[in-house]
Amino acid sequence: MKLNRRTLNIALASATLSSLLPATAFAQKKPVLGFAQVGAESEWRTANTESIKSAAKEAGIELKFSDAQQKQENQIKAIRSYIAQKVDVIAFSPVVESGWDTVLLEAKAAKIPVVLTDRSVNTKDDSLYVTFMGSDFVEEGRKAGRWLVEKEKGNAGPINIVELQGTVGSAPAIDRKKGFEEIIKADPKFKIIRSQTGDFTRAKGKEVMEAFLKAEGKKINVLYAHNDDMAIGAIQAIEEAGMKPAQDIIIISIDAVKGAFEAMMAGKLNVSVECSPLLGPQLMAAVADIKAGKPLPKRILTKEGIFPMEVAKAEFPNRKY
Ligand code: GZL
Repeated sequence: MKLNRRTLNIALASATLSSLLPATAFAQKKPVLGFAQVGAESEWRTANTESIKSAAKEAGIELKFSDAQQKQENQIKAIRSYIAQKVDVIAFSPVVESGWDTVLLEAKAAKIPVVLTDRSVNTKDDSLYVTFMGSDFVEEGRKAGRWLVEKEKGNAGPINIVELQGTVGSAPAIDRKKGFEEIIKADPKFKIIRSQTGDFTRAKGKEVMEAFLKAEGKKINVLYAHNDDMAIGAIQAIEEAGMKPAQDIIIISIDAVKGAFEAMMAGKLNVSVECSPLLGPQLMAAVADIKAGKPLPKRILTKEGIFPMEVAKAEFPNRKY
């Protein structure tokens, strides 16, 4: 093939140029993601953190990570530090629904896109975030309610329920309560006689269940816990009170973490509604799309099931968290 002089000169020039620049100059700069995590309050959260860290590594995304110990002011501080560091994308799981507009406006002014994962925020301005990826907590509450209605369809009642709520003001606590009540309100035999936050932790779940048992004792027929960790804490309290969990008191919880499957296989928990923490891969795909200038849907929904104790043994080997 005859190469003309012009082509030869271009080839020569680019060869010279590339020999002068360090190899890294041509390597794509790694996207930098700043992630402000809620804390480490539950098995679910631990699995969520693991999913995000491993997916970032897998995707070649540089991850800056912070743990807010369930305090909003710490998450806001972390987001501000990511803005100052000029990261490419900011993502976080808002510990509570409200109080985010100011810091999200700062991120918008700095032209740093924000992704909400797991929990959403209360804002009138949905331009403050690119997308919200996570579960439908209202539907999780409905699934819990539907399971109970089915379970108790032959029972005339009254059926007294105590409720361990998640973190006050958090989207999962608000919505899981809403969905559950939407279903049980159809039948007056169901009555929530006590409802208090256990802040999604085992320790607090046990403490509050002890108080419920002291106040209501054998009147309690059902415990509805907004997550497995509080249910597992409550199981300890029920046993220490000399009662049989999942028999004397029916126990319904949410997350479907390994601890819940172990409790179901031990016959101490009746059912767990799945809420997947494995959001890491979806988040990294969103970061890549944002960097590539691709549009994202405002809402990315996680699909999930429900696991009664009868299927726990068979399902357990398939569990990824
Ligand atoms: C739900 C998540 C909740 C879990 C809890 O998506 O935000 O927070 O249900 C966790 O276990 O603490």
